[in-house]
Amino acid sequence: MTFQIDERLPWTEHYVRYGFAVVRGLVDRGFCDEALAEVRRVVDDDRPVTRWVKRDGDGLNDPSASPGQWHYAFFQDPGRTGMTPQNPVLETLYDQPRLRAAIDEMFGDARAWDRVRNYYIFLNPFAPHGEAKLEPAGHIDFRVPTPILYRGFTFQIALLDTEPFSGNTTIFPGTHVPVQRMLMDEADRDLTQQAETDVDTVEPYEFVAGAGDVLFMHHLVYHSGNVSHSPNCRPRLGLHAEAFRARWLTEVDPGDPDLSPWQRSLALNGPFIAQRDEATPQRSMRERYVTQIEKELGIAVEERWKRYSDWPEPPS
Ligand SMILES: O=C(O)CCC(=O)C(=O)O
Repeated sequence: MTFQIDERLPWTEHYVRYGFAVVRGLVDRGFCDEALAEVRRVVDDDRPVTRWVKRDGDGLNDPSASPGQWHYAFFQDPGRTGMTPQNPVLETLYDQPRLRAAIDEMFGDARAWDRVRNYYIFLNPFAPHGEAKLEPAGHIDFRVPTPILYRGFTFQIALLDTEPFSGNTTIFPGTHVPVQRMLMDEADRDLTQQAETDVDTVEPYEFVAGAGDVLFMHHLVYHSGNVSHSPNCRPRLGLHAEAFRARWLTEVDPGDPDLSPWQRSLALNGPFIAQRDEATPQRSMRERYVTQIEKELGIAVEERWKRYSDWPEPPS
């Protein structure tokens, strides 16, 4: 049994309570078709998608694989593969009107989003020797120190219809609440792997998608990737993207009647004021990365990629 979405809840309320939400058909299929054609060009493979395979031994983002499994961030790959840091077709994901409205609704303010368009191609093609099963536990994408309040959320736009066991992302619903509570009690605890914590494993939710469906994810909800081995060999192909605020959140009070859904999802463990600067350690990782890229590639990385929710004014 996998977790079923509570359809009675508005999507933002579902996000608050369970640390994720799915909005069906939020992005037009026209965009998905265009983006699929662009992904085909980028991965250089125009076979029917059900003939795409991940061979044994293919690594993640392995240039010799065809097309192989991808988790490519456009920010992290400036120039390395001959691509520009932004892809002019794929980055229009951020111009999809209902998606933009959803970002603003989540932040409760049309000026909150920092306008930085970072996204990843998430391609998970059929693995012939894989097994049709879901991972029993998840992870979060942080080690120590894990941000307790943070600066935004991620979302995944499905570009293809998938089926169960297509290698879909799974979410462990509601785990964002005990994870945040444990961090409030012990800020330096490493909660990266769910299996190593006292957060009970709950039934996972598998994001079996139609093209244009969008999955919104809390930064503290346990989640997992899965092997792609579905009955009709349908791959998972999505754009996994970030929506970050121009400013880091430093305190939250559930008694405040004006909290946005995103803030409410961070207020379920009561009022909290960050005792230390949560942004700086994360920001310095970004700075080190940018410096390394600039040195290695002899290029100047654009100013906006050096910003880390520290914009003097929200960008327009
Ligand atoms: O669905 C996937 O391929 C991986 C998802 C994941 O683990 C992540 O985004 O960190």
